[in-house]
Amino acid sequence: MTSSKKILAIQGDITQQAVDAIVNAANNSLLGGGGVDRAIHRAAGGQLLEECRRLGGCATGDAKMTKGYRLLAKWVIHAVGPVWRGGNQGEDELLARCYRRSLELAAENDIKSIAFPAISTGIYGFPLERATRIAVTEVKQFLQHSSCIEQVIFVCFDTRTYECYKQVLLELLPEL
Ligand code: AR6
Repeated sequence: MTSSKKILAIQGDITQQAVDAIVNAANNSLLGGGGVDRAIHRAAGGQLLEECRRLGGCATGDAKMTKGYRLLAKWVIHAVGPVWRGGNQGEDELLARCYRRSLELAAENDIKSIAFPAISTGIYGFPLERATRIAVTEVKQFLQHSSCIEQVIFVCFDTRTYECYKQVLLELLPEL
């Protein structure tokens, strides 16, 4: 990992990242679930769920922010990605919106470093390469007009996801 890079992919566990905010791949209830959501709630502790209960859920394609409690990250941005239903149900736009809303929340709250998991590509079944192109495109576009965020880290849990991000970053951001 070269930390001077503005956008990068690493392989690892998002709960261990020392960034201002980590993004959670949540569901509409914001009350926890499996995958990265479970890992984040476990690492942050019970106060995270208490705060989430007060948020009243979140629409698909939107995001809401809480504190990070026992995490190294000060904030958690809970983004709700779409369930993959074949690709003709607005999934691409909903996934793009998740990334945009997370970045908007980060910028509004003076967050300088943010880590994303590969939203929707696990339990929600979104095809990995298609999701990765959307994630990288949205981050690239956002950073072109926002100077607040200094670093975006795509945290890939498994090797397949990491390889995919490396390839898509090379293709869409060859200058990195
Ligand atoms: N750090 C980084 N990435 C992780 C971690 C981790 N600790 N653990 C898993 N991943 P998923 P989704 C990766 O299924 O598809 C939950 O039940 C995982 O390998 O967590 O958006 C929610 O409550 C995959 O690459 O999220 C929702 O109901 C990526 O994170 C639903 O799952 C996303 O996989 C959301 O499904």
